[in-house]
Amino acid sequence: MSTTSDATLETPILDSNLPSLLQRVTEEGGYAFASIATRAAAGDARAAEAAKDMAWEQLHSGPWHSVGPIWRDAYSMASLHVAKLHFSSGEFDLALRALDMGLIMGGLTLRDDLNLCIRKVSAAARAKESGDNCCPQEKSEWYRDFNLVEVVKLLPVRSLSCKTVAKKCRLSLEGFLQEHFISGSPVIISDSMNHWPAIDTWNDMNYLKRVAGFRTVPVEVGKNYLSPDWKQELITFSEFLGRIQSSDRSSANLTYLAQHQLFDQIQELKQDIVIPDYCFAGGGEIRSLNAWFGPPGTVTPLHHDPHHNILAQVVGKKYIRLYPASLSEELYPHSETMLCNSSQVDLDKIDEKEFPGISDLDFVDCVLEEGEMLYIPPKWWHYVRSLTASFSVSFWWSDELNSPDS
Ligand SMILES: O=C(O)CCC(=O)C(=O)O
Repeated sequence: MSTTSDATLETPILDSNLPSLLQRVTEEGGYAFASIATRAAAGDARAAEAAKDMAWEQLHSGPWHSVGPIWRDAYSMASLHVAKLHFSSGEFDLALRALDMGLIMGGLTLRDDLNLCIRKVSAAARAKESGDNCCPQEKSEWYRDFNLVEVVKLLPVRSLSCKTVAKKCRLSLEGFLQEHFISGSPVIISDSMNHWPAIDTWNDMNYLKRVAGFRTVPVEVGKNYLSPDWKQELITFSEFLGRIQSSDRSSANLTYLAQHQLFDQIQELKQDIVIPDYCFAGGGEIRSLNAWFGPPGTVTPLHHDPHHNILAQVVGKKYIRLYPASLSEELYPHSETMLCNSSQVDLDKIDEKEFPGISDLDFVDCVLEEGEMLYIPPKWWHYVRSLTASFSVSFWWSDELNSPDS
């Protein structure tokens, strides 16, 4: 027996909170939104799209931190309405896009509804796809293309010629605390993530496509976030996987899913990773889990972050260079506030005249291999280049001294 719930998306939180959410939007001056969202809730497709556009405009009306939280909830609400209507017309890809946009841009109140709907639409999309039988087997060695001699030529000068980062196998928590966390010294920890499901699954394009192919993700396109041609795009994960496997390696088209909280967005991928025990050192709290997924040749320019960081390498290899925080003044930080944690120096093309002395500074570096984690202490400068297609996860956490809102 088929029930109406097969053809509709359930949104229990929205249903019970709709009047109060609309009341709050009205109090914030969103009378027109409230009236149009009421029509959207009654099934008017045009009104649903218009409400989404209205909330979008509010989200972009000023700096992100000045946007009232109710407008983020309003955006999620409108995304749910749009998704419901697409779902009932069998347009699963459009429904998922609206739901992902709700997760990426929207507020917290309706997150559980968004995730509930995503589960249902994804299942329907997968069932449709397997019916269409349109998922050909993918080349399985996409992340193994690697020629050390060729790759070393692409690295910044003096790479791998000085001191390399210490490597320790299955380092105990005690050892980590005593020898690295307290003194603030980087270390590579090997053999500590063999039990992650991701180690066996993320190198399989078919798996990635199956669990996340229809989802919309934000990506960065261009040489890196400091270059003028750099831009951000929203594309489906399937399209992104296609770009990773593409033979176009021009820097203008380099596509990097970088510093995105992918695991808050795609629950299935979160189940594939395990927060390392090391991240509980210092009695602080986890600040963010980010995905860094891209083709060979992505570069994250020299910068530092305020938190402790474990960068876990799940697929492929990365070159990483680290300078201690004590060298900050000599690393020519940008003067603008937004970029003051990034260096003006392009390590791939050092201009010694403009930045004298930079080539003489001491650093430690390494090639981070699959299954290894690198501990980067707070404020240590790091430059990262992927040597193959690569998928890493960073775990940032604060300690008691810089927790919770530093
Ligand atoms: O992997 C990368 O490209 C950059 C990683 C990074 O900067 C970080 O984890 O803070």
